[in-house]
Amino acid sequence: MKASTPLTKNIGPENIAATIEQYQANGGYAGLKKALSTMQPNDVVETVQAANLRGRGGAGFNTGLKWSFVPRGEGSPATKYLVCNADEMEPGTFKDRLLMERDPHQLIEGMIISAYGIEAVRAYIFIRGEYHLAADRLEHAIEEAYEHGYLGHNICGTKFSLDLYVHRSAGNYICGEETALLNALEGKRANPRAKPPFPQVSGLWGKPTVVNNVETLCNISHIIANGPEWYRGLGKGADAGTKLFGVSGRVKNPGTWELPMGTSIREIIELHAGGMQDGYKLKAFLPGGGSTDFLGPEHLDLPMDYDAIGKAGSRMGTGTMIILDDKTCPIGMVRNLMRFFAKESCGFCTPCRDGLPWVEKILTDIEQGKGSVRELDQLAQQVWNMRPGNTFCALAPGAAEPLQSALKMFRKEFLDHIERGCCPYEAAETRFVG
Ligand code: L3W
Repeated sequence: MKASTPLTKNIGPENIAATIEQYQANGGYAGLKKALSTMQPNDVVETVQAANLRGRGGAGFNTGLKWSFVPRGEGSPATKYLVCNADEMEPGTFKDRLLMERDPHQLIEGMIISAYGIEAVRAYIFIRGEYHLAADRLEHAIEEAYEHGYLGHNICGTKFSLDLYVHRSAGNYICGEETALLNALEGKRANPRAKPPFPQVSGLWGKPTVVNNVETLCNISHIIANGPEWYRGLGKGADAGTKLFGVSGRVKNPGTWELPMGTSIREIIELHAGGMQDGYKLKAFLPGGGSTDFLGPEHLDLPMDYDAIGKAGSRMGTGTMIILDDKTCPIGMVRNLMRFFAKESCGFCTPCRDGLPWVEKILTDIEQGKGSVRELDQLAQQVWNMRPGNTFCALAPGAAEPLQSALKMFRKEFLDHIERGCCPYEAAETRFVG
């Protein structure tokens, strides 16, 4: 076992955890057996809290703390749920897919331990509709887990019982927002709910529910098997564990790699992603998916951890970077992102429903050389309208992040389009046509 890369230790050129026998031969289900035979549910919660695991879906909320909000003991609801958020649709993000397709039992084991910890009776994997291969492999692995007594009644001969289901999403980015996801799972329209109450108290069908990201849950068996000190020691700095970082854009080797939390941005881009393709320079990058603020080359030596990226004015988000090169139109790139967010809005809140299509239209006009300086103020006004608190969920505030940073970082490029009356990148080989 490569202890420094627990999440991907079974993921190599070959599918070495394709069957439950292979997974077990490589140490699989040892964490579950340890939890069930030596720990009370609350010990699991406290161990995960001590490990300082933070949610890998984008927000970085402390996982053990989230679990601790679930009511337990006398008077608490007997029915509780665990939901895995596998609706991976954040632009530029392709880390959970790897984990589900290549090592489905790791997620299943993590979910069984997590459900034991929060005393859930049923668990769901809410998976992106397009992730057919991942859903098929998970369904097959779940069957194997039932056959081996890891799911169903009296798991491993204990009093703990759990059923686990895969639910394929009908498809929409907003279904990845945890309360919209719960509505979708209940068969309702995927509108986000107001928070509080948080799902840990009132979630699926009004019962206490924990919603965690795929990568978050994949960490659990390793934390239980090896202990919280071991887990914290995997990180290079303030944040614990490892992270699946990714890079897309005009680099030589786009992909995703498991690295210590706190690995420098430069190492990820220049070493693992192989640096920029010949003839292209790095102009800026989104550090953690499409709903984060742009950072520039001056930030390359920052560590990828939540606080460092936050202090620099962005967010680590999903940890999967999107690179903007010097030959791609930045206005076109942002317009492309806004087009995505506008299309994926549930339409419930005005700044999101009406603001995002308006932003997309203004950006299209500017990109085509038909914009005006006055419209830059309108874009800034839309950013203000979409600030957190003005909408039920994080979609519009997230969409505002690349826009607001682009307005500051690329003001010269915006003005260039307006003054020339055309896109200066038009002749370049890369333009976002969307
Ligand atoms: C109890 C409190 N619980 C927060 C819980 C909350 C949730 C988690 C995070 O959006 C971000 C968003 C996207 N009492 C609590 C509490 N919680 N305060 O903690 O909550 P929150 O509100 O900070 O974030 P969120 O609305 O869940 C998630 C960003 O992630 N993102 C998107 C990623 C998309 C994917 C995907 O497609 N799979 O990962 C990327 O950056 O913009 O900011 O569980 O209940 N006081």
